[in-house]
Amino acid sequence: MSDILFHPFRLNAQIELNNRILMAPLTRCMADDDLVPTADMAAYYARRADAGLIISEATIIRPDGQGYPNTPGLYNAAQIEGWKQVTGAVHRAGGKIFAQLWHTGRVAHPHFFGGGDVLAPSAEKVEGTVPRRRDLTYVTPKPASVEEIHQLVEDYAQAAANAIEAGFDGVEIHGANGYLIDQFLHHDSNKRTDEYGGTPENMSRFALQVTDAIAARIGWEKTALRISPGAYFNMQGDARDRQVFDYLLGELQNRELAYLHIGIFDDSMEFDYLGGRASAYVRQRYNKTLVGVGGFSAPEAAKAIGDDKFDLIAIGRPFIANPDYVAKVRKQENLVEYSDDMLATLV
Ligand code: FNR
Ligand code: 8K6
Repeated sequence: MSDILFHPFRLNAQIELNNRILMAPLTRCMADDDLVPTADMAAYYARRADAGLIISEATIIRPDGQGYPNTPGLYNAAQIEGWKQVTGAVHRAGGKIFAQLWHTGRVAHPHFFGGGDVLAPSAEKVEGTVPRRRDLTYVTPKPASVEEIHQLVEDYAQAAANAIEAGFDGVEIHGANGYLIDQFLHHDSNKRTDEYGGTPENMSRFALQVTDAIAARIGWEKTALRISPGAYFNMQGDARDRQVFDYLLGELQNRELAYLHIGIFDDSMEFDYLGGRASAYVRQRYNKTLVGVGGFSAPEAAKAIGDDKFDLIAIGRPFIANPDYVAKVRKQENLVEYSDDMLATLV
């Protein structure tokens, strides 16, 4: 019934996946205090190497991108060395792994990087406190200057080059879930009046500059992107966001990403301004490789792929609960159900 999930899938001339099941990016907050990946993280990822592709937990491109404790980085030599243990272990186990590149923008907290500005498109604060550190309240960000934006683009490209040096097979740019890139793409967080705000073209500029800079550095075959046209996390939706994503998807259609990935926790969520599900909205505007995600069982994912709703499925929480998720699905064995208390340990 889930046979289609086990068909190999060619992303491009350089990368073929053994099956269509991706491990979704999952923040675990388990790097050491220098944000270096550990041996336990290498073993955790290697246990899941029979996924067609692992996408790493979101990994910060520079210190001021940090919004949660002990999230790994990819901006210094020790972090690159730490990731080599992870990529080596995954490759020895026969798997492939992309790094998810992250800057949290207004969701960053100065506590994590020794004080200083929190950069974002505009001085629009996110309400509430930091998960895992409820004593830390979000601050009002500083609108990034054009010069600072250019530096951010360069820092994303450098982090992508670092990922390749660390042995990753490619990178997924985290343009989703209300973090920095997504903050440029939504009216809730982008009130700029310069070339990075105000119109769909201007609001898409940062996302496209980051994407193009990374592809120029490491190649389109190794460059993927995750986006959230539906605002649902750290963000309020606005009907005008639709035009921004219409424009962005038109531009992405003319590029050669390894894949495009929806950022959502539950694919069945519907958004008035998108006319329904985010995945259906994207599929209508983008006909290259698309990754769906969000609340899927394996049979549901196989059906959605068979119905051409997307090409590949990313699985998140069930992969936390079942390191042997792929083998269990293949053998049609029962899965352990996910619960939030599993986040406390790296099994
Ligand atoms: C996530 N998700 C997520 N997304 C992302 O782009 N980068 C990340 O680092 C994380 N981290 C993360 C941690 C935890 C604990 C959860 C539960 C989720 C979202 C994740 O990739 C996925 O979209 C959702 O979990 C929905 O898929 P499932 O879990 O229903 O298969
Ligand atoms: C993406 C980074 C997350 C870092 C902290 C880990 C938080 C784990 C939260 C898991 C809970 C999932 C449900 C959240 C649904 C929000 C959608 C409205």
